[in-house]
Amino acid sequence: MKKHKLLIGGEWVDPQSGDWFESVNPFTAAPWALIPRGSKPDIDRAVAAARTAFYRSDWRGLTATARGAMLRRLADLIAAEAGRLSEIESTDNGKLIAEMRSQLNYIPQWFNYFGGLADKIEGRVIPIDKPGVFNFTREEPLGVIAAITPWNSPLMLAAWKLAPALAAGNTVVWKPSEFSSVSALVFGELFESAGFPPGVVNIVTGYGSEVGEPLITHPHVAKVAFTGGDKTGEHVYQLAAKGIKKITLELGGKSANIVFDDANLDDAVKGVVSGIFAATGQTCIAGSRALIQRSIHDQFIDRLLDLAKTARMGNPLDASTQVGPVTTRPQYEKVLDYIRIAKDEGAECRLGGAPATRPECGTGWFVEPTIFAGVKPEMRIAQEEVFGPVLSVIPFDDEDEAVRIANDTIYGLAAGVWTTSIRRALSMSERLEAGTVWINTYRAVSYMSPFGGYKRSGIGRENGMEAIREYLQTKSVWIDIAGNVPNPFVMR
Ligand code: TXE
Repeated sequence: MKKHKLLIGGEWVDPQSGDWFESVNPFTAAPWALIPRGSKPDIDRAVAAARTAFYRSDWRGLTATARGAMLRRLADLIAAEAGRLSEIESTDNGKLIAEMRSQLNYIPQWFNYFGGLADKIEGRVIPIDKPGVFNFTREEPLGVIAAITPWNSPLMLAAWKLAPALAAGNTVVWKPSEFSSVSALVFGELFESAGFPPGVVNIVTGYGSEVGEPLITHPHVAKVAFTGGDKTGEHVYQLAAKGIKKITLELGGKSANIVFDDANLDDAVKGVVSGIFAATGQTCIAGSRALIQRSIHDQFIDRLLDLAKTARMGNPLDASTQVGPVTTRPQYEKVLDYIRIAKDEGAECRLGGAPATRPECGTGWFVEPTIFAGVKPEMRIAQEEVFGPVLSVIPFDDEDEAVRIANDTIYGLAAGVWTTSIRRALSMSERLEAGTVWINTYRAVSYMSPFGGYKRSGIGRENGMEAIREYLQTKSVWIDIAGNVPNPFVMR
């Protein structure tokens, strides 16, 4: 098993603890790599390196154009390594190689787009209301950014943070999930080749309490960019609040995929299946509630079952596999717990509802694609994020009821609407309380389009022009051009 190292100040180093822990392949449930167990002393060194790099002239003194070019060089290196990185991700977190390849081939676009934005960060000249004064604004980087990422799309969700943070001129300490650190550490090799000065990006692996907390609370960290569960997010927010730190949080959801009776049902069935069974349901945007108009409810469920039954489970490294294992043992147990809860609550299990024991699933953590019908909006299975291949089907009568049920959750990350009516599409896109609304499609994201949550799904936006503002602060500069100092006892 390869024993990995931490990236601190441009050097590959052992953790101060002298400890490593195993990263487990979810398809075999066997360890395959050793991850450094970082702790506070490593964070102290990494933040110090990032802070030094932030002020050093080989980063701070770069023109924005040169900084952007560096990001674009990184994009080219990622593209060249996409095959290797996607195999590592798939082995480490069990997501399908087909999905990981497409993510890795797409990730360079984040560095191209934000690399392109680097030299378009402009201040404003304000036509100020006071005579004899010139006033303008500067958009400046924040300093050291703490990037804390989860296991479900390890590099993609890191790119969403690193690309805008670096484009804006910040430096970064990145803590990947303890369940999926290998790809981050291999990715780390590319920064030096792309020309980033030492310390601009540092990677410290380990557990949330041992690495994440000292990182968030470090006095020299200016901002925390976090993706993870909402309970952890709440804790992270509290820790960051103590230091009055800036924050973005992306915390998952309970997204509704709403099918009206005027929809193209072939497309809608595929959309609902892709919303919940793609990536084994382990995505923040999972369409885990299918709201189906009552007039088509029964026939829609039949069609859903027909398609979901055909899902091929197995080795995520096999390009024909459609549903892979659950990534972590605790997550596997959580999903099975929710299946039990749903059954106890009286939901009707129409498909799956158990661990998958098919021979092609080997010793991995597999759960059968599961569909519950007769789900009531107030049930826990309809309110809480499962983060697995478990769909709750809820009937509704009309648009008002669909909106009421869809919005009746603490989350607000995404929603899907299936309809052929343009009036309904526009009206629903306005009425749904979600950061993303998809009409007649699902699970589309881009580096260009803002992404983030309403309500408990998060704070701030990733991707698009909105994202770079999350890593900048505005300074207002006042210059006297009149040459006379007015009455010093009166505000100018
Ligand atoms: O995530 P955590 P977990 C949801 C999903 C899942 C649940 C738990 O519902 O079942 O979260 O998953 C770091 N201080 N999502 O436990 O704990 C941790 O090391 C600082 C939704 O894996 O949120 C990892 O790097 N950091 C989600 C990161 O936080 C801490 C994606 C995320 O881990 C920390 C993943 C602490 N005290 C899970 N504790 C989405 N939004 O897509 C943990 N971490």
